[in-house]
Amino acid sequence: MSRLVVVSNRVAPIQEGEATAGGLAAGVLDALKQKGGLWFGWSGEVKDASEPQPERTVGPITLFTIDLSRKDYDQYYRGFANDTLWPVLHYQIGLGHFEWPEFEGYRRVNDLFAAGLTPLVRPDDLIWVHDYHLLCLADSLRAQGLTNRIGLFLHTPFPAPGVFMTIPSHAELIRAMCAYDLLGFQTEIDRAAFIDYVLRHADGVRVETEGGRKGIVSVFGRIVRTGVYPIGVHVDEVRAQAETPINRRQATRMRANLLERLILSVDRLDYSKGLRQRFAAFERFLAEFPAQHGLVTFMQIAPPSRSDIETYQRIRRELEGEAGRINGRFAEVDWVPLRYLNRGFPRNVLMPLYAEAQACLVTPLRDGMNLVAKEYVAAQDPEEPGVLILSEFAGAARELDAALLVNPYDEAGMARAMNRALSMPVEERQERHQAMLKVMRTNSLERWRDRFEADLRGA
Ligand code: ADQ
Repeated sequence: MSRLVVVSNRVAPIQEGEATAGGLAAGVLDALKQKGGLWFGWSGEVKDASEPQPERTVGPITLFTIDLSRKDYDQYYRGFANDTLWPVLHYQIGLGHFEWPEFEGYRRVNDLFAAGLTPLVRPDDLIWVHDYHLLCLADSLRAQGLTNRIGLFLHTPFPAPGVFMTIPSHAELIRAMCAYDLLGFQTEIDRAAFIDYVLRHADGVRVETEGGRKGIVSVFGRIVRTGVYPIGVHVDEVRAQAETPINRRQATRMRANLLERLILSVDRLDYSKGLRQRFAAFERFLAEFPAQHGLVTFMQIAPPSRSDIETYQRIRRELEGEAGRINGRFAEVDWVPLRYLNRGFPRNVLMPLYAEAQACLVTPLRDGMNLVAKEYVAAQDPEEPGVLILSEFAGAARELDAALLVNPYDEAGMARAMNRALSMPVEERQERHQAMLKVMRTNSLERWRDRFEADLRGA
């Protein structure tokens, strides 16, 4: 059987025997561990005179990394990928900015990846590319003469055409994306938005049906398949981690500190996650439900990410100010309503914390999937489950419709949902939890990986 070659912006820093990480890393690692293969990406190092890195092997996986120059990093990663594409893909028009030289830098780094990867690829390898950093990679690989099957899975949303077209280089991006054989999306909404763009705005397009689904587009003379592959989590692994006591000292301290009930949020510190709106909703909750004072703590865990980008520095400053102001307004000598933790935690701390929380607030303004929502559901004790409050604009809401769905722009609605979650009878909590668990067991991480791989193989 042909070998799997995975390409992503970053290669996870994996060690032999290490517990699996979340998200992309977990999914990719699983796929590679099973059958062996190659993982190619950026080392995370910014160096102007970089030596080619030697390959590393961890078990059956071979890792290849390349360094980026300062200019590459600024234009490709900090610029076009994270300050143009990211906001637009998340419907945040006007938050980022666009510069043609940065787009050229993005194309240049996609070419650089292709040049580094091509000599390593065997003729029958399957190439699975991940995410918005590498929309043009297949086009670059084709320019190197590669004829392998190449697929892209987009972890972020794909926005409505009118939104995507605010990127001045949108036509070139779409043309490059059509050099893939398979384009995978998290939800049907994202896939349909892509098809909609192609139908209306690209030349020479025909949509064909496969098995009753409008999946294939023939565009610019090539056949491009599209599909929906919602990413999942390892349900049983998360539950097992959630049940492991963290360590006795930590557990005792946690219990002592959490005599009140806990509403939990866990996110990368990113404006797309809706943290500002969520803080405002919690303030509204405190103002409108005074009976809950002293009884509830809202804990927001949000480690800084991409902190060399202005918009990320701004959201961080805003949240620090808001957390202080809200606590200043409502705290008592023996009660602090909002706890804001600006750092990440290992999974063996995070999963038990999920299990402790009576409610989890996952309210992104837009999100490809959101694995925190799924991890929270998986971590719950089925007899005494907590309540998931979920944004209707997270990809996860397509599957987890038994959550309390909210509009992240509706502060009053979110405040009501918090109150409802805290007073929900156990029968209703169990019913909702079971319904969500059932979907998650069907749409597992294994299924995500196997379906994408099989469709790419058949492409
Ligand atoms: P992210 O935007 O990073 O991922 P998400 O899916 O919520 O978002 O989280 C990924 C992982 O990071 C989760 O496993 C979570 O446990 C972990 N994590 C998040 N915050 C953490 C914290 N504070 N401390 C420790 N761990 C933390 C992108 C897309 C998502 C999509 C994923 C996977 O933006 O929409 O779900 O890829 O496809």
